[in-house]
Amino acid sequence: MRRLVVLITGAGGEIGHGLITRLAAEGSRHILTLDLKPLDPALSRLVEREFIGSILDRNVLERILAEFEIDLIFHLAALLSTRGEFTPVTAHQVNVEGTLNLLEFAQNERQSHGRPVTFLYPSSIAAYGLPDPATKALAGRVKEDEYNTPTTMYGCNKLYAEHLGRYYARHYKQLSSETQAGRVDFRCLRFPGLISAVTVPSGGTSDYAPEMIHAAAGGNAYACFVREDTRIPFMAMPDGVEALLTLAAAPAASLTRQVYNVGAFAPSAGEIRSLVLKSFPKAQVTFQPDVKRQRIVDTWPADVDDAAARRDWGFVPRYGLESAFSEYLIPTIRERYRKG
Ligand code: AKB
Repeated sequence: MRRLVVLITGAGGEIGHGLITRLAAEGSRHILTLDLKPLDPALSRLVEREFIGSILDRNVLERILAEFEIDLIFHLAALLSTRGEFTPVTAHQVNVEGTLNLLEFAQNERQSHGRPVTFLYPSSIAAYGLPDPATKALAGRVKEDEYNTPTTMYGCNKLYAEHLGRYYARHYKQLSSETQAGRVDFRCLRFPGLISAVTVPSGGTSDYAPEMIHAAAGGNAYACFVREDTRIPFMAMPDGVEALLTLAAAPAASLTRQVYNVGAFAPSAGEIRSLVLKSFPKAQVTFQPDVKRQRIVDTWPADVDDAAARRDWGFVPRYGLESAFSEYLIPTIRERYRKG
């Protein structure tokens, strides 16, 4: 008998960290992870089996298929927006070819155990591309199907992978004699910038918010790489993890779309700085915009319309801006830096 597990790719990243911790605390599922690097020992202890390897390596996926029965996948592995602009071909390989491999893997798992495979995919506000700041200001909270003209390789990859997921869920091999669509139950969240109190991001363009908070808590000066008036949506990491799990558990009949916006608060970089200074009055936070990274953030929406997620599967973030700081970020970060 093969072991029944949930698979998490890119498990060592920020979302993986929160997701593994949360799933292990629930204790209802055995966890299998796949990442290029070994997990932190604290996370490693929480998983049934850890594969070190690439999502581009089909042999690794074959080995997993041979040993494990999987009906739930969180495909988190990705190369983010800033890093992707330095290595666009690698970004395409990881974000598109890697996702295609995982979708095909999910299809094969379904074939082998006969039950649908739920495939959770975090997309991003990077899938949007607003043409200029004036349009961004006018657009306000954007809906899923508006402004789908991303300007980064990462954004293009995310948008295309959303379509790949829709293809596997609804149209896979539509000309074959036997219907093969519907075997992969693809469900996608378009995440805003995520802010974790326990990990520091790298390679993204929304990183300025978590970097600012972590720098202040660690007693380091921080030069923010976007303008003070820059505004994009954010969410506290526990709400991001909760959203993934809630969407995974939602009855298929209640879902009216494959891709859902989710958001929680949409502060300007200046407003984030003010909140940081409230808790760390001596923090040194300056603004030194990097014109090129600024240009990327300027194409992302000031906020997202997540009415569909709220209606279809009951998405409600626990944390607003103030409570994210006072109840989650500041106490958890203080504890983290106190321990050193
Ligand atoms: C990035 O900045 O690339 C990511 C994202 C917004 O998806 N954090």
